[in-house]
Amino acid sequence: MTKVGLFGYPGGGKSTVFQALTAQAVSPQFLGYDLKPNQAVVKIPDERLDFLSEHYNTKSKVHATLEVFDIPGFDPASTEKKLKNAVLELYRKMDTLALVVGLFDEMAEEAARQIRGMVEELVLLDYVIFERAVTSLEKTTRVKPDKEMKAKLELCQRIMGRLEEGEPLSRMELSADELKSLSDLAPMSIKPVIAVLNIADSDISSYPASITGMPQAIAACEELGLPHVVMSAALEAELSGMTDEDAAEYMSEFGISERALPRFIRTAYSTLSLITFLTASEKECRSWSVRRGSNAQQTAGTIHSDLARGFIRAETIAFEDFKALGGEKEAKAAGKYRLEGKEYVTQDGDIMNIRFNV
Ligand SMILES: Nc1nc2c(ncn2[C@@H]2O[C@H](COP(=O)(O)OP(=O)(O)OP(=O)(O)O)[C@@H](O)[C@H]2O)c(=O)[nH]1
Ligand SMILES: [Mg+2]
Repeated sequence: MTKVGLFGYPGGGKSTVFQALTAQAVSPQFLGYDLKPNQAVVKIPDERLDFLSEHYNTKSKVHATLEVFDIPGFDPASTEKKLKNAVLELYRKMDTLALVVGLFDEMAEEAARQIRGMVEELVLLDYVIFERAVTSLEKTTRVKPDKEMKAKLELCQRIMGRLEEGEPLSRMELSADELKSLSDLAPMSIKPVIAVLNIADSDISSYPASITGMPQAIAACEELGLPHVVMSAALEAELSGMTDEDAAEYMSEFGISERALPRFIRTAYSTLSLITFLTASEKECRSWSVRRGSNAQQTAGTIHSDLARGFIRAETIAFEDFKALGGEKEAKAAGKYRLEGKEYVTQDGDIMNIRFNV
């Protein structure tokens, strides 16, 4: 399952965001070397799935999910080395990182510096990894000249130069082959990072009016190419513990029309290049995640490997057609029902039924 790690300097609001995402009480995190992050599976909200479930009056409704980790905070400049390494080991396991930055108190002045500081830290870690790789590749290629090894050495040297300038790997536009050849190095700055700008609930109705530190924080995100989501984690956490009715009333008191949490999840999702396809019947309606660019056979494989192995055709209707026309039968009559072969590139919102034979 795709892993999203909440990370950042101490006290930015990671555990509060986690609580908001999971409506789950958060256990205290002891600052020891045996770090156990809070961990939960979060459903990805999807109005299309809601629509299909109602349409089919389905028995079972299953959401695509992400796994969220609340990682203890650390300050690259002051945290003790052993603890820092333990935290970084947790970062390494994540598919994407959400940098939670507090703008709700005097820390706000530090927000931009923290955003730059964390990205620099990831780049620095990679610099050390690539420096080591270059040294060892130089040795091997000297002993035994090998074309592939030499190409990798050149690539690593090139990357090292750019890391030295503070550029994360995620911005280097490496080819798929290059990325593959680097996978054994498990670089850190290749992971997509999203910034969560955590503001006071008292500022939420006035946003985007001036909030201390906010323009600088946004400028830092833009400069580094980080997508950002503004939210009040404390407010979101309160809302997540309420019934829909109470939440709606509370939101109107604060003058907000939309919760930030779905926006955060959607941002994480698209940053990871994930798209959603759906399966739908009276028995079960379900949303699934698949990497953008996957073909129909790979898509079938996310449901079950048998479906990929015995793939025949993907019966496909775009959700928008299904909704506009009013159902499967109607979509068929209008010529919007397609039989796609295995090379078809799955689109976000495709409703699919895989024909297979094993
Ligand atoms: N006013 C306000 N306070 C917040 C908000 N989010 C977090 N806090 C407070 O800030 C403090 C730290 O929040 P946490 O969520 O524990 O921060 P953290 O990032 O998990 O902290 P560490 O795990 O120690 O790094 C708590 O006292 C929270 O109540 C917010 O949106 N508004
Ligand atoms: Mg915490």
